[in-house]
Amino acid sequence: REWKSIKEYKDIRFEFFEGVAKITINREQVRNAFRPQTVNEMLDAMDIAHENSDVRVVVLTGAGDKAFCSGGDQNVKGIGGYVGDDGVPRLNILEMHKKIRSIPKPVVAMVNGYAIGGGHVLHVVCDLSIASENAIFGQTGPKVGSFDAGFGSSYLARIVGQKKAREIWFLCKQYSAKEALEMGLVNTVVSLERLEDETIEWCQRMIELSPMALRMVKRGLNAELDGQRGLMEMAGDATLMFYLMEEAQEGKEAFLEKRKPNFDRFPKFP
Ligand code: 2NE
Repeated sequence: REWKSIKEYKDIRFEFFEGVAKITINREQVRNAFRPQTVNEMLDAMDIAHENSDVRVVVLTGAGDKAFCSGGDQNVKGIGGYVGDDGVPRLNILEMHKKIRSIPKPVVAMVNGYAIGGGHVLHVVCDLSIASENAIFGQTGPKVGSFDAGFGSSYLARIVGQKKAREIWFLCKQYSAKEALEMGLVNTVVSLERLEDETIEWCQRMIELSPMALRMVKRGLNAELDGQRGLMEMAGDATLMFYLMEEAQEGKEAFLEKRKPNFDRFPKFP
């Protein structure tokens, strides 16, 4: 499979193959932990993936065979957040969570090893998770002086249930890929050698389906948890669909032609 680089970055790789944009956190020396720059690069890549209509699915993964992502880089954790080159402490990974939720295309976590701490939350937030047999899952926040009470808690609980979510956070245990599958935390588990092939097959299947239908289903599934913001995203797409109808064109044309709009000729549905 020949991945083509979309844009060069320092902390991530961003590549394209047959409708799939792949973001790979490329910091193997720290088990693919993210620092502010890593997150800024991921956000930039997500913006490109969002705007580019050739991109139908986004895959998020980590470099190597040991880790998907080990969360925030503890080497740069200062007082008030993770400190970047500008000296400002940030928690900009939350912007990435919002971006994964709002991009109107499926985002698939290809979990190739440890998904720990903020790295675990990243896969949780993705639409689908495909894991290799060596993948290990868990939260560490309460052990290392952190927590994610946002999607990392509420959406996790929607996936595995309240009791299990509390266990995951309150005990900070690690779970095998098999256990993750049993609790519905991942969609499937395959060997590490098959991981990318399996992920691409799932992507290709989605690419054959209606993009607008998948987009609206993602909006609907999000809206349940995302409140007014989720409804706003869904309403925005309803507006997009209305703009595609002649009925909406008539309104605009009547205004520009300085006449009364005539909506009578459009079908009325029960
Ligand atoms: C990931 C894990 C379980 C891997 O264990 P193992 O035994 O395979 O590797 P090892 O030796 O622990 O790590 C290899 C190298 O990577 C560094 C280590 O310090 C080590 O460096 P050297 O000794 O070779 O120099 N490394 C690993 N994870 C790192 C990290 N997150 N930051 C900086 N360096 C890291 C094991 O490494 C582990 O438990 N890692 C820490 C996981 C963790 O606690 N992450 C932070 C959670 S908090 C968070 O991410 C967060 C949040 O809770 C809320 C919002 C945003 C972020």
